[in-house]
Amino acid sequence: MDRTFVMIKPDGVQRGLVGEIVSRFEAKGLKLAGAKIEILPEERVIEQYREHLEKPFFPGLKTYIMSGPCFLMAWEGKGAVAVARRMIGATNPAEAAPGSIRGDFALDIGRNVIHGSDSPESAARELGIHFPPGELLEYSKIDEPVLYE
Ligand code: DAT
Ligand code: MG
Repeated sequence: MDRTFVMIKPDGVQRGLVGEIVSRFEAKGLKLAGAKIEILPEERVIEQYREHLEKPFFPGLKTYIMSGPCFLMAWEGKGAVAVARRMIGATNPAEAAPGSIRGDFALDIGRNVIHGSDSPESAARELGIHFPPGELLEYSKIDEPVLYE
């Protein structure tokens, strides 16, 4: 099964959106393999966003991500990476489709509530940054026989 890294950013945590967002992933049928609330240290923010280090928005992004607790999750399921990205919506919430998380809960690209890995390779890399070996669980869930053909 595929796994992806999803993180509710400090604006989402402060706005009380953790439960709503977790509910959406659960209702979709994805399985939670790990979750924790954390204020991220600078090294992990830099690792997480290393492709953006030279971008003009990076300093503001780093300050924002470190401004309060994030809620980190590993979600598992068929096509989990692409499925989660579609549920999250476009980077700019003003353009994100209604029904997506960013489309429903955000307005500003610099406060877009949630992160999701953009490929299976990114997912493996990002899960490795935030969840040490042994922190992600493997277990069977009772709905699996009715969720999958
Ligand atoms: P995504 O989070 O959809 O994968 P990304 O990887 O291009 O988007 O950028 C990472 C985050 O950086 C994004 O969620 C919000 C911030 N960001 C991207 N482009 C930005 C911009 N032009 N101005 C401000 N913040 C930006
Ligand atoms: Mg990205």
